Amino acid sequence: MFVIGERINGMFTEAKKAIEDRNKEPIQDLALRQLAAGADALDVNVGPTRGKPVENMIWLIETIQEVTDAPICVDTPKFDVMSEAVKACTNPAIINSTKASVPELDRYVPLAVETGSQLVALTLDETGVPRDVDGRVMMGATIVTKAMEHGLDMVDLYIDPVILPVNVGPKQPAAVMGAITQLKLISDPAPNFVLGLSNVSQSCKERSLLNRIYLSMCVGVGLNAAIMDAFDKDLMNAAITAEILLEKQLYCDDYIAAYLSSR
Ligand code: THG
Repeated sequence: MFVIGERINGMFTEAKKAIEDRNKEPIQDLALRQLAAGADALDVNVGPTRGKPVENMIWLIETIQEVTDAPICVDTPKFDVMSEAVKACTNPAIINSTKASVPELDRYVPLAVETGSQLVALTLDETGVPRDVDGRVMMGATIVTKAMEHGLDMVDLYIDPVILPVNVGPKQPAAVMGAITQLKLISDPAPNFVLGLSNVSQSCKERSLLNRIYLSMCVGVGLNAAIMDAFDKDLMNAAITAEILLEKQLYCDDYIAAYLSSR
């Protein structure tokens, strides 16, 4: 499971304040603590902060790179911010994200190839998120076709079938799982699959429970990466356990400790 820590996001009060005050310490602390908790990469999103998004994003990336060389998942919907930010990354970055429309793919896939980055592509376009499995599968097929056309390897592509809060869209969690199942069947080699996991439980009670059960279910159909709360120990343990039960990791009585120490 490739764990992308979600916490460096201007949506969180602590990160927002640190970005606006240009206070490095809380950001560097969030970076190191997420990695220590088992994150493999760090999502970086300026969120609704004051100031210029490009400047905020580059300050965040440089601040994080002072303390770690872990991969940075640059999370912005703006292409100009993305192209500047990816250049500021000293190690291969993860571009998060492009939409599935052809004109968008025609600029994001070449940006990934030229900069040696990985790419997250969402199954949504200008009309929004498809409500059903078929809409997501059609967009997923467009993403895979465009990646191949521009020479992006499937190991460097992450399809994100976009999960919405279960209290708003009760059919969505199953539709996302159906889309992963079908897209894995029709593509060979298959790309990676990622979700912004915490979306599923936004504004719900029992967030941790919803997150970890849904993650386990998705791992069962082939999800192999998630932007998620690495500080939630029950969630991290669920991810590791789901992989043991699918023989993605070898079982031993101390498998959780073994997994964390093998990273
Ligand atoms: N796909 C991709 N990238 C994404 C998402 C996705 N990036 C952003 C988001 N979705 C994933 N990250 C988060 C981060 C935080 C929360 C949800 C998703 C979250 N935040 C608390 C809330 O809204 O209640 C904030 C709490 C606080 O203010 O302290 O739940 O889907 N590719």
